[in-house]
Amino acid sequence: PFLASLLTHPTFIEGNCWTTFIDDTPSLFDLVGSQNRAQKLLAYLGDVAVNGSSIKGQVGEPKFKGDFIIPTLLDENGKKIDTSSPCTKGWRNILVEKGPKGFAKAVREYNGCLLMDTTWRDAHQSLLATRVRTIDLLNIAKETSHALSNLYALECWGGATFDVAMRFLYEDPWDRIRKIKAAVPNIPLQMLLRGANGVAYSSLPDNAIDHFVDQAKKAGVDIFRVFDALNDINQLEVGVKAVQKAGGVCEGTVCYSGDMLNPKKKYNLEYYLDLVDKLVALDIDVLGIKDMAGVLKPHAATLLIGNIRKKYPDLPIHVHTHDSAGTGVASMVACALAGADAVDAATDSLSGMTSQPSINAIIASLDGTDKQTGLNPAHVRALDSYWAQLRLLYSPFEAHLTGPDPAIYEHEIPGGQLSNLLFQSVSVGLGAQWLETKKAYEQANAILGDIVKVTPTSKVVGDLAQFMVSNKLSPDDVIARAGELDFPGSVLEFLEGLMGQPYGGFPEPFRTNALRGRRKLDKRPGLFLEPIDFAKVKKELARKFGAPVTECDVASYIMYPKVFEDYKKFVAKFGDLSVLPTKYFLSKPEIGEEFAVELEKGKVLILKLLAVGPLSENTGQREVFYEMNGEVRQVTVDDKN
Ligand code: 3PY
Ligand code: ZN
Repeated sequence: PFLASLLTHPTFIEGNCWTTFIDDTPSLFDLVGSQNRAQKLLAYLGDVAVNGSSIKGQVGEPKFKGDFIIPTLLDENGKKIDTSSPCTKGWRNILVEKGPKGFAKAVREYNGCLLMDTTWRDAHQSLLATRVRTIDLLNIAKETSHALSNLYALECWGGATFDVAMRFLYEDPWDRIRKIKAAVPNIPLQMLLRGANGVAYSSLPDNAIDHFVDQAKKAGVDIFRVFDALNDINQLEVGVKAVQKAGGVCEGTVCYSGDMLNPKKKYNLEYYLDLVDKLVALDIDVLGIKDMAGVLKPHAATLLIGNIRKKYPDLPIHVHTHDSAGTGVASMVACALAGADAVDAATDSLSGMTSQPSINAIIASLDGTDKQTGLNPAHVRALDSYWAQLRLLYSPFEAHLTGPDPAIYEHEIPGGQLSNLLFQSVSVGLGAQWLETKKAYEQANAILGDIVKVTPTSKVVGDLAQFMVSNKLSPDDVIARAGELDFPGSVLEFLEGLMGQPYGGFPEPFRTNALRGRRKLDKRPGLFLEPIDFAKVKKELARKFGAPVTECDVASYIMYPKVFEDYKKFVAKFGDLSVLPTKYFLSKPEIGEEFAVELEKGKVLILKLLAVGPLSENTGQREVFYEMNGEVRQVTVDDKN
């Protein structure tokens, strides 16, 4: 079939068959692919029917059993809006027309306070272990494009979604952003970039960051929120420059830590204003304030934003928070009133606690002020009826937080990490020690010098905290025995300087004792890393996985070599499962239940589970029988139970 595809391809017939033609024309593989895809899909479905889902972190079955009800949007005359195509107008149209600087100026001149919806990235990263799949985003994409056409941006990529897509969902993150862009072309798409770490956990060579950002821009990212986990300006600069080279909107970001209102704390107003000066000197388009733990109290928000606004009247300010302390709405309203141009919110059903504050609560709280969001609350509420169903579909990944965390101002654990740590603590039997883990986190932070905590430095503090709890070590023990303890790898990497330089320096003599002769970098790590040879990586991937290898594959591999390899192996075995509805990705259907899978546009499989056969004592296997488009198909599955 491959040869037939090649021989009938118009380019081949015309004789324009240059040497890279086969590599550059993946459609040649379609025919071969589609014959295998149905069989591979059956292999996955058979495995789930026998062994249950093996998706990491899944506890139990989805609570949502039915089919999604997609909301209807009504116009001002009560007439149904046709959402079959995306909406034609939004802030992205302004961006395309005016470029990053013109966009920033228009945002600054907007009469109100815009919102960014984080539902598609941070909200599910912070509540549902980042497990929301592309298919469930696309199900509501066109309605979103209409209902939220006045959004500043839709945050939908980067942060943990990049590796989780490959690692746990067996999806290509690049495919996700491309499909979102096609379905929501009118709203700017925003990603979270961890500065010189890209979307990884430690620094990469500078040319890897440039290459990654360039691919991200081409695939559909419009706005890049660039932060560094230590607010190290030299690390930030790598990401900022990469975005500027790629032509994206650069949101240079300050991570907010501690409590500016408390004079005894390390990070005060002067510290933040100084960092803003440094970011402005890098010619950022928008200033981001990232309150990853939700510790920016309303009055501190007024002071911080008010002071930045006074100093930089023309600089657009965009604020991010988490609702872990329960003050999210109040803080975002304070920011808006103090002069922020955009603040973050999540759909109501995925808001609150470790996520962003509720979008409807913010809209309502700004009602009657001169900081209107320009969104229609009825449309926002209609969209939320979809997310309410989705939350139940992803119930197996709930962290089961019970409410705002009153200790947040002490431990300062970022939102995404708080739910993750609770989930992990429970699964390794530390549930009862949860309070102890949070206390240890606070102590670990003090041992490490009261650092800014966000990926990857939050992982360092979390790893040290868990190390202390499981080895029953007090802070005094850790400091006194630093020279002999076998610290987690992330702690040593941080102390070596592989995540940049912390404000105020490393804690001594703890650093020297813990490192025991390992290197100590005093400049940004990228300066010591060999540039990537992309052609070599491409060749290596082609040898391992066959052609075609795309630039995006190369970028994925550079970020996460092992995760990418495992993902490719999984796809070779089970095919691209991103098309499989989540209900069947996570659990087996009832016997006789019929469902459809659209392998690609126009190629639909109608499937029905007929029977799961008895266990063969000889082989340890079972036969699973499915009906596929009217024909009975059988698949043999190892029974792992
Ligand atoms: C990430 O880096 O993934 C974050 O969400 C940081 O807040
Ligand atoms: Zn966040």
